[in-house]
Amino acid sequence: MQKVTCTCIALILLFSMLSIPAFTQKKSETAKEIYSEDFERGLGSEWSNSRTTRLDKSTVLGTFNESPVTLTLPNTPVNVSMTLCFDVWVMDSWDGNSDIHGPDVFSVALSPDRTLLSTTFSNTYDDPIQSYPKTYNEEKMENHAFTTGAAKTGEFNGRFTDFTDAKYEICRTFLNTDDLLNITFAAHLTQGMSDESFGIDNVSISIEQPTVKTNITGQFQCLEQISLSPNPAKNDIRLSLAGACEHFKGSIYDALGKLIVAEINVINGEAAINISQLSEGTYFLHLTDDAETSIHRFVKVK
Ligand SMILES: [Ca+2]
Ligand SMILES: [Ca+2]
Ligand SMILES: [Ca+2]
Repeated sequence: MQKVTCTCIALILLFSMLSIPAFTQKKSETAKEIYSEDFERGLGSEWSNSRTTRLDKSTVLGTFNESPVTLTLPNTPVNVSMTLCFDVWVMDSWDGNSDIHGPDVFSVALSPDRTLLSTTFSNTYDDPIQSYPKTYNEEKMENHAFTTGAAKTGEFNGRFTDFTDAKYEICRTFLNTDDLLNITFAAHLTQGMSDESFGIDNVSISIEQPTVKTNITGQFQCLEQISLSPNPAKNDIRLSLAGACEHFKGSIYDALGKLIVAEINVINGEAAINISQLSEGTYFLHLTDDAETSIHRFVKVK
């Protein structure tokens, strides 16, 4: 590692530490969660990579070096304001904006041309400048002190006891325009897996509550108390909504967004769904009416 002793860098660090608060977009008070995953009980096929690691008493997805990981959710509501929140664990000697050992860039993208986050992280005293909480921009570099904005720092895997690791809690709000939602988490790192990697945890996706019409207020509450059981299921799975919620349409999609069952009748808030013909795997039950869509994951077993 090259020592950086320039006075101007030290001044930037001091300024950054004094003036830049942690930056996190928050979920709005009215947001409704449609997906969450903490990886503590395994993970579904909506994730492109199932590698997990224990860090700081939590199971996280990863860690990864140059391998991107993608979350795919079918038939998500379009033209709604959607908020993605996640933790990213920045492990070992990330070197931030260093032009010698970096730049070490972390990105989140909906598709190749819809970037939600592109930034750099640093964990090292030797290369102590990162872009986060701002965007990494080669033309107009933002310089902040290493671990600025981190929710937690420590030595979580004991690999480098002379560098810190860091966890960031990040949210991004965007207009969802695609009913097959693809979110890719990726890093572009200059060194190998044993030197720098990332993990993902506590992923949630929320949508803004649509305006509820007066005459369906009661139904809106139905979706708050849905149960699907048993789950995992072999032959039959029972859907139960609170109250007499009769006007919802149910349909089942597989993990790639293919429609598997087109119409499920919900009668008096109940539906018995025969899944005996489905292949083993993860499926998504979508419940919709004019006002809202709610997505529920279940697993079919043999
Ligand atoms: Ca976890
Ligand atoms: Ca490094
Ligand atoms: Ca590096």
